[in-house]
Amino acid sequence: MSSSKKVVAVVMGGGRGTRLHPLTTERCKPAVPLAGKYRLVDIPISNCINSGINRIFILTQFHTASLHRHIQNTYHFDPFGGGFVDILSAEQTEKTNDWYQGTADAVRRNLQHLRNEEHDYVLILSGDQLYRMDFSKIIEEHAKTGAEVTIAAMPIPVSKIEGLGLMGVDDDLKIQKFAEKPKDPAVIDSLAMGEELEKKLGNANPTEKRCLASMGIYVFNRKALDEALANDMTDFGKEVIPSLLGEKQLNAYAFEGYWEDIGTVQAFFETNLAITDPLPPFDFFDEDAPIYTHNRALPPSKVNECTFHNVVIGDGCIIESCSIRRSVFSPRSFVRSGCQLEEVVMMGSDSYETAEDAKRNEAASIPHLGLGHDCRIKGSIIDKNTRIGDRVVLSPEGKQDGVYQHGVVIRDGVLVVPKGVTIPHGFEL
Ligand code: ADQ
Ligand code: ADP
Repeated sequence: MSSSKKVVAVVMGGGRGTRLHPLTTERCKPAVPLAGKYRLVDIPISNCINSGINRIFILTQFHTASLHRHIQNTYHFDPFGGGFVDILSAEQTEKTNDWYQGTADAVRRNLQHLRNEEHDYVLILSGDQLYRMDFSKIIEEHAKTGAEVTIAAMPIPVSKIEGLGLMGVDDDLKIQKFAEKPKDPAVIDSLAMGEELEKKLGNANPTEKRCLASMGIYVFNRKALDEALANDMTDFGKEVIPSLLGEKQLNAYAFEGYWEDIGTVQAFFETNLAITDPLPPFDFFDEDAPIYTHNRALPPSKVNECTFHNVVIGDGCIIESCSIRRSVFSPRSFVRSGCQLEEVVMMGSDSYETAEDAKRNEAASIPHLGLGHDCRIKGSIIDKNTRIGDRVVLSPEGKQDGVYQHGVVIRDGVLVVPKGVTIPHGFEL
């Protein structure tokens, strides 16, 4: 059996997505635009394709038109290889119509789709992480060690382990202990890596204690997954993995490289801005393992009389006489003259306005799609299809998290103008 026949991948496309609200209020998490061109779901799918895995299920809560269109327009496999990317949404399951209760519940409810596919291993992936990983290596290691479950793990300094599952392993990387997002310092301390393990993982002189953290990436033997889900546990990290300790052979697969969980507004914002750095931690320019996405038939971006410092611009943007620092623009972003922008992630629009639309906007005093003239914006995410008037000033500085006028939200210290919102001329926040 070829390696691609052995593996089916399941991408956890998101629960309620509340940590990314308001970006996920109207769309499912996999469809959230990323890095000026992509959507979140492109990362795990591209990693699969680059690893020779072409049968991929995306589990999501609702089946938005945009996700469907994106997948349909992007991922075409040759008819002889049997590859597919299928979206399985909670609202479409036949037996129940409530939401998936958690990651394990989502997989359990779709086991019948997996069973229809020939496979030995199921690779379970998170849908909100930025990383590049050759999955063939973890699968190989999984087969070699004879583990029934293998969990990808990163050594992470104790000061940065908040919100992660931690594991304690023996010298052969067999998992002996697992604690999901522990807070108790004594528990964390008991899971810190010892000198031997640090050395084994190539770190002779650790400056800070580190723990092996779960990346939320699991390889299950087919039978082990069936057995692990033959109950009513809802979550992998909270319940299923701890319940398997001592029952099944669980191994860690150590990964060292860039890996970022981008499931919160702050992490999402900072990760987007980081790609504007001269040498960003994640390389979208890597030709050996490209990140795939929908190729739109858009014109090249047009820029006139601007000062740019570390700016990433997607296709079909128009940017006029502006000064911009450390910002990212997705397709069809329109920025009018006189704007000063710093640390802005702008998600663009689904369409352009015609000259008639513009006349109608002016007659009704409605701002045009995109940014108006002379705006000053800092520390903000401007979601799609928004209309920001002339002379609008936006910044989260000195303000509390919360909901402000015109639907503007400040979350994790980042200002977000939600999708489709109109901000009138002259508004200042
Ligand atoms: P979290 O990411 O906090 O921790 P979880 O909320 O279970 O765990 O989410 C895992 C992935 O599944 C995310 O991509 C999420 O969007 C998605 N997801 C969540 N609920 C879902 C649902 N009902 N239906 C579909 N998809 C859903 C996990 C592990 C930790 C580990 C971190 C690493 O539990 O042990 O350290 O991942 O990020
Ligand atoms: P998002 O989830 O990003 O907020 P949408 O659900 O509005 O966005 O879908 C946006 C994507 O679908 C874009 O790529 C856009 O070009 C495309 N799109 C929007 N409307 C249509 C349409 N009527 N026909 C074809 N493609 C469309």
